[in-house]
Amino acid sequence: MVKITTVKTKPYTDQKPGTSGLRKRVTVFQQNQHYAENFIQSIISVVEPAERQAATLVVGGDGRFFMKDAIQLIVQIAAANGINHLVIGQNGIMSTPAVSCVIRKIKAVGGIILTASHNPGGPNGDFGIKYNISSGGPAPEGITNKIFEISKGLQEYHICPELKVDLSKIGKQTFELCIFKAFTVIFYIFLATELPLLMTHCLPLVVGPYVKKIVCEELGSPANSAVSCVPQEDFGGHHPDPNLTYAADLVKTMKGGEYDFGAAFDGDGDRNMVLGKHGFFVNPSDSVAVIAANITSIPYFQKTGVKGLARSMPTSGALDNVAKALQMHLYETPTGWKFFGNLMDAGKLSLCGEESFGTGSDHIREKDGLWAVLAWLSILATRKQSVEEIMKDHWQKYGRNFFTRYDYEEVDSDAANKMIKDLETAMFDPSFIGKKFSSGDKTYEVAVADNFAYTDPVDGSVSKNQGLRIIFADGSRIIFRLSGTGSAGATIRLYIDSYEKDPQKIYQDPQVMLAPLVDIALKVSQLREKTGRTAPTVIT
Ligand code: VG1
Ligand code: CO
Repeated sequence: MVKITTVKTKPYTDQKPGTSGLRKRVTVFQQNQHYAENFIQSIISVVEPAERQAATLVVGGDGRFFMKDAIQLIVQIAAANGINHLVIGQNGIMSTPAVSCVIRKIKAVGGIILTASHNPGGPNGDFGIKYNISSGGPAPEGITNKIFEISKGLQEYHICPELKVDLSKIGKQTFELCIFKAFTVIFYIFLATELPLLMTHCLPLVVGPYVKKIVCEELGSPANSAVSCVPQEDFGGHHPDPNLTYAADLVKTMKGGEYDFGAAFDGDGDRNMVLGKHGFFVNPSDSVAVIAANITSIPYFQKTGVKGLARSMPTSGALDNVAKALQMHLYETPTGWKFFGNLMDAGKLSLCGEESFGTGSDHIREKDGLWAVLAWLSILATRKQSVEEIMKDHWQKYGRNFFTRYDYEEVDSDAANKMIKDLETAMFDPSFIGKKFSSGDKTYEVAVADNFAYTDPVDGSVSKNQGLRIIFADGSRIIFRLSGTGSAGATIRLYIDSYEKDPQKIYQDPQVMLAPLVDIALKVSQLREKTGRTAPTVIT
């Protein structure tokens, strides 16, 4: 008989989930007493007590440092709170899209994902805990706010301190508890996705096993085309963010010209970067637009049809051009995958993407890195053209949205907040509209200046302060927002989007094309002066 105890604790005030769960340094979870326990209890407290004895929770993570400790705590706290059943990946490993898929398949009440996604791992890196609801999607703000409220008042938590599970053993483990039904934990190897010559680069990430199974074993790509596919606690020291900076070695390999298609994923397998031969880069905003324009090449959509399209606000308008041509509805949501869930559940949305290397569809409720890559492979197979040819054709047909994102990481928080606040004040001055800004031989006139707010068309909930937008008369946009996934200081993101339909200009270098707008953005915001930062950490 396993003992249940109640432990007195002190609430924390900083357990507010961000864009995608609670992310902090590993040391914050390790060194602060009951820090992880408090947050896990706060999550489980949102499951109605009356539901718990019939409830199943799915648990999985990206294998990063501290994940196994966190899973043992989840097992102990879930059992003590009367949750009846847990389904966990073998050794705790499950990608974010796989957790979403399994929640839906087995009709679980929700799931807990242990990941800080694209943030570095290891003892000095980040850890994260995210709650997903029964639809399989990230908990919407109504629920994350509730978790935060509970965490701020938490005085005690329930735990079975002696309960230990063997994470490596496939199959069922059952425990007798004095006041509840027997508690069961089932471990699986999860390779299931909903899906049916290339180079894939997984970093030592959770997506590795999926790539080996699907891309190598089933699609027949040679084993040596899948690199770094064994999950490691510190991602082998890599930064698990699939972009041109952090996946530089994949870019280098692709530049060699030996491979036709390259892909990289992030820590938890929900992001993807697509490269063509010689390292031809597909911007994620373009990627979702290309998939939309070639939607009939994708078997899943042949079956389900296509309901609507969506992108996050900072994502370029490339998808809008396709939506218009296909006469499909396009939704513009705030940053973060949780805003797509309601639209999908309501049957209004089939395909969506974010500029931050996230692409996905309504087959699950998370972005899905491998799905996006398979979608691209389906398009390549149908069109029998290279990635570069497909992209260039696309720009010829629809025009091109030049896009870039500047990330300033670990900026002093006060300085970053002040910069945003001052900019907002300047933008809200009535004289700002109609103002002209020039750089080089370009002049742009402000048409709209606001702080993006979103009203969910399904449940009417309102999300404010989602990013400062300066929209010019020609449709070009400058966007500033603060990241909600960082763990130290503040990360400022600057996004630039500008449409060009002149066929003479569409093949130019985005950094050259967008230089005047970048210059204007830095001047208007006084970012350099106010943060002391002369250059961004990452440019995409
Ligand atoms: C970032 C991205 C956002 C993405 C989120 C989670 O958020 O901008 O588009 O949904 O990360 O991705 P922020 O608040 O830092 O800009 V993942 O793969 O880290 O869960
Ligand atoms: Co991720």
